[in-house]
Amino acid sequence: DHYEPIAWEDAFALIAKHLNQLQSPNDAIFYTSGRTSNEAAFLYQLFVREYGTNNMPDCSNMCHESSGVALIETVGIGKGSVKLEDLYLADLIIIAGQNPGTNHPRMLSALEKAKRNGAKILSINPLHETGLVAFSNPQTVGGLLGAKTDLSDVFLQVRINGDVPLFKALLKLMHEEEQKNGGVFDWKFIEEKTTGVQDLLVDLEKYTLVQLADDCGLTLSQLREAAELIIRSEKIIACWAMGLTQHKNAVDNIREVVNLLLLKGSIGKPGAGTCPVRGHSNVQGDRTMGIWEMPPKSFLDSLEKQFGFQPPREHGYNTVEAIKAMHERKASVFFAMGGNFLSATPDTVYTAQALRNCSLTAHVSTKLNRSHLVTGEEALILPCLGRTDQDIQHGEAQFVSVENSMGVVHQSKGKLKPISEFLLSEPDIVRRLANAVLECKSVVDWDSYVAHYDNIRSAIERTIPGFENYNERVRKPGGFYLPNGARDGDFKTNTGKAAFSVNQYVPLKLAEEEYLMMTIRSHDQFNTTIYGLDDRYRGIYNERRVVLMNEQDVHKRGWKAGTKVDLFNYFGGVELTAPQLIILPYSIPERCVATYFPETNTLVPIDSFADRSMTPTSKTVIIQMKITD
Ligand SMILES: Nc1nc2c(c(=O)[nH]1)N[C@H]1C(S)=C(S)[C@@H](COP(=O)(O)OP(=O)(O)OC[C@H]3O[C@@H](n4cnc5c(=O)[nH]c(N)nc54)[C@H](O)[C@@H]3O)O[C@H]1N2
Ligand SMILES: Nc1nc2c(c(=O)[nH]1)N[C@H]1C(S)=C(S)[C@@H](COP(=O)(O)OP(=O)(O)OC[C@H]3O[C@@H](n4cnc5c(=O)[nH]c(N)nc54)[C@H](O)[C@@H]3O)O[C@H]1N2
Ligand SMILES: [Mo]
Repeated sequence: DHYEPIAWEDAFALIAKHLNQLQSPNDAIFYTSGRTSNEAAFLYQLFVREYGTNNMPDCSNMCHESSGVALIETVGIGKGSVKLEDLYLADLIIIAGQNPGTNHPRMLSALEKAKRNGAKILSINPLHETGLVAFSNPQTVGGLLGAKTDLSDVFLQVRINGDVPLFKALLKLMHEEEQKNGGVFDWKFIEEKTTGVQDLLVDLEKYTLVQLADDCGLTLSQLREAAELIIRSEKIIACWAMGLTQHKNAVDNIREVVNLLLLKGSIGKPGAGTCPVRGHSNVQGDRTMGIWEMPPKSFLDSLEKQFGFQPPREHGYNTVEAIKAMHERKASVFFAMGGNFLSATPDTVYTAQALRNCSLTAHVSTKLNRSHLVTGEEALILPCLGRTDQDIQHGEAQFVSVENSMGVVHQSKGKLKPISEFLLSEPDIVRRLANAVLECKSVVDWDSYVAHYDNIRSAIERTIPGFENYNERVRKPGGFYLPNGARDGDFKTNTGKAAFSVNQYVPLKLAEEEYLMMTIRSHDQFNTTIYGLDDRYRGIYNERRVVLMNEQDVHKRGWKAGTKVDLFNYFGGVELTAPQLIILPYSIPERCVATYFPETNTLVPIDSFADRSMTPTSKTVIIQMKITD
């Protein structure tokens, strides 16, 4: 019921006591958010694996996991294939399920430059997001004068989760044109570099354009206009974010995007390729460093060879599995390297109970948050330096490094004086944790690594391919690129070729008063950190408990702007609720509604997740609404 100050040594001794009395290391869970540097992440996974578990769920599980699963099997690498320069060379940039104006504002200048170079933009979104449809860049003269540019040449206001039928319709229209006049598909690329095209083309015969258009909520002429852009382009880049990854069929969404690129030969050459746009500053680097509940065998073999201990081989828990394990008391220690687990995960009430069932919950944090308030029997907050803080070890200022969405590894060095002398860096926290938990049993010389972070980078260089001369190259301005087979047209799949895929979809049937809800971010938040109550690009001020709802749907219910409603659903017989939200008529397809994350995470069922990637379906939540009593 309260926290009190504790000495660092006592905190680590307490964690060691809890971890060392577990029956199995697999009874502990080690979560990671995506801010942790390469250096801290590498040490952290090394400690967790020497301790003996792969239970390393991370925020990727809720974010781009579906992209990773789809891309690894189709093009052989779970990351995007484009560089920033590619955007400037593209004929067409597709932006699906992403709101760059708010979430990736720096990308807008790149898109603007791409447009000046002649690129067309096709946007696919249930909302007319500003930035996609009316963009004013304050850095240009037009922007200063208030003129707005339409970045999108074609905008498809797709129904929530209508992307598979939408892409199927586009593929079908491309195929029709190919059969009629030819010149649409890149047959040389398809024959040399891919497998499975015939299966895809045969499968497309099963669908009619009329049915597909109906299932994605668009007209045939809108789809034709979009297909026309694709047919005429040779270099296409597809960008996407959470609008594609957080659905039951999210992996299929992304595989359809890949199908489109492969038919056009638009991957593995300049100006073309895949661009999953990431969230946290180092979420991609953390994966490269081995923060993964399903590490590849080659990675574990390399750890074993370099460090001489036997890392656990069985897969660990992902985020959903970790919550369930704690709920069922199969796991009882929860340790988090950053993040806000309680608020970011689905089914807040269920997850809260899961955390309360633990004997210990411990959070390495830069800011206080909700997760610190819902605790195990004992709880610790371990305050750490942020990325902007100076990090001094043995009298020398250290820097860390991170990997961005385009696979560039670069330096990050804090300059600010830390607000307290008691804050520790994340690598130092891992060092002390490892020393306390593993004591002299450890075969790793933890102290030497943290004495100078060059030593951590040397260990990374020896363990993970692509980091040759890490210390030298990371010091160069701009950093360096990691190897990326898909970028070079070298697809590291089982067959050595890129794979077309056949994807199914089951149109969602909504009952009489059911709606499809997506949970989205406002302008004034970074994930679970809310800075203010405004969402200025969407014109929503001073309120976050709103339901964006189609105007006709509002009318049909006899409601109006400002009607106060309770949201609820029954998934698997359990009632989930979010009380007292305000109706806001908005331009959104019929039967679709939007609410803000994390307030409505209470409505995302714990058992509703994407096939194969197990990402919670935060963008397909079936709900009902009733007027608040
Ligand atoms: N300012 C700010 N920046 C951020 C973040 C933040 O919270 N604030 N978060 C960071 C993180 S971790 C991430 S992952 C990214 C997230 O970046 P985004 O993915 O852009 O964030 P969301 O708000 O989840 O928006 C999803 C978009 O997809 C659309 N969408 C929803 N459902 C569907 C669908 O079924 N089909 C299609 N085609 N579109 C759909 C929504 O209308 C919305 O425009 O942003 C990162 N950057
Ligand atoms: N319904 C719904 N749920 C979602 C989503 C959605 O769209 N809808 N999006 C999902 C996505 S894409 C993501 S990425 C997750 C985000 O899940 P998380 O990464 O768990 O959540 P954040 O809100 O980013 O975490 C913020 C906290 O991280 C800590 N922190 C910040 N910087 C640092 C640092 O440098 N070091 C350390 N140690 N701590 C730090 C601070 O204490 C801060 O309070 O949420 C997911 N949840
Ligand atoms: Mo994310």
